[in-house]
Amino acid sequence: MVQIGKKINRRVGYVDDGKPKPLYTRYHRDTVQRDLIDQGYYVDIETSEPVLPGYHRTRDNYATGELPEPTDDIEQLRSDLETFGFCLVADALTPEQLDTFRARVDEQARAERRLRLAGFTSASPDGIPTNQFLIALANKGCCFADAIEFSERSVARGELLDQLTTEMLGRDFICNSAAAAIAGPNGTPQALHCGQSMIPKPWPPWPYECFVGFLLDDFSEQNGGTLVIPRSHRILTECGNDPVPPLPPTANVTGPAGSALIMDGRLVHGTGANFTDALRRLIILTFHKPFIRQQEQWGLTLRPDVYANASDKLKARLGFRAWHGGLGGFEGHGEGAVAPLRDDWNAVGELSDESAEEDGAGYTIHAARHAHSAAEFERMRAAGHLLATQDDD
Ligand SMILES: O=C(O)CCC(=O)C(=O)O
Repeated sequence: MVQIGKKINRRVGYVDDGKPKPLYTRYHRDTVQRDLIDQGYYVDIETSEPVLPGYHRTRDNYATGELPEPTDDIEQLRSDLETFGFCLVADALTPEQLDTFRARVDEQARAERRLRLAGFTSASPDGIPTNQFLIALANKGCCFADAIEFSERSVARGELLDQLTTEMLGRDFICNSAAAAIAGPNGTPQALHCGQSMIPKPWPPWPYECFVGFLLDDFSEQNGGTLVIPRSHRILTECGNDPVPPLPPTANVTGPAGSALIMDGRLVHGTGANFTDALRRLIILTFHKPFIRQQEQWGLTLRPDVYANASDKLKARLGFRAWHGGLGGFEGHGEGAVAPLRDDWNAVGELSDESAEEDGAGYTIHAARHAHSAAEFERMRAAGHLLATQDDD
């Protein structure tokens, strides 16, 4: 998950006082994110329109067969990643595994809405959120924890995904975040970004980050299949310290439910606009090299029951195992040591339709976030957005 904006004016995924002020430039002036904003890959706060007109409308931008299609041929997958910056792994999930992920995402999302713990993003032109984001999925069902370690218990093509991610990032990569992005009808596109946008320019000719997503619905141009700019990973590297040049046209990732989408951390991408009347669901796992700070501080937010049941591989992948030179160590513990869990943070865990109302109050969630979630949910419900109304019956 990438948060382009800070203060949330829900009309956009991008903020401040109406002027382009991407979060990352607070830390580094010379970022590709700055250049993407300058090129207009975000939605205007006043008009709710993409500043670069039509960056979310991709019809006829590419010919049929021109872009990667789902395959299980590892040579083709490697070549797609190299050439286009993304690839699609066919049948990464069996139909049963797909059903498990769908059911878990739906139930968790429903309970987070009901208990006012949900996070919402994007917006319809009237400024009301349309999309829901589930975060810290390692805590929210063993299928997600399995997916993070690419266990074939939950991900049929786990070994293949592990292989490709290792080829991209090297051994010992760690999990940056685990989320689900549910795009509802009538939303605006996300501001386009790269997984490794926080890395200042110039970028070396290899990625620091890797995105592995699981399509829980058929992805199309109509329902907000992830927007990508094919080949942008190379262009962003090749521009070195110079501004990012004008980029090729966008495309929506298209493919059947159960496919896995792998993206090079340098690829420009974002959630598409969903023009249908059904939800579009995606599980997003991001991984990066082991010396980069993680978006989710698993050492704090992993739930004790998940830690207690975690395999060594999962603990290492979540960043509990100290790496070379003592990175990620604790009180001087060096390479190979596995950190204990801080268990004084009660993170949101697996919720169900039976979870009691009072559970919502017991989490160490920021009170402001709780209040914000409740207020946004009421606005969505009043406006009749699908995510808010489907629970009413
Ligand atoms: O929802 C999607 O298709 C992609 C989401 C994404 O890139 C993000 O949240 O960082």
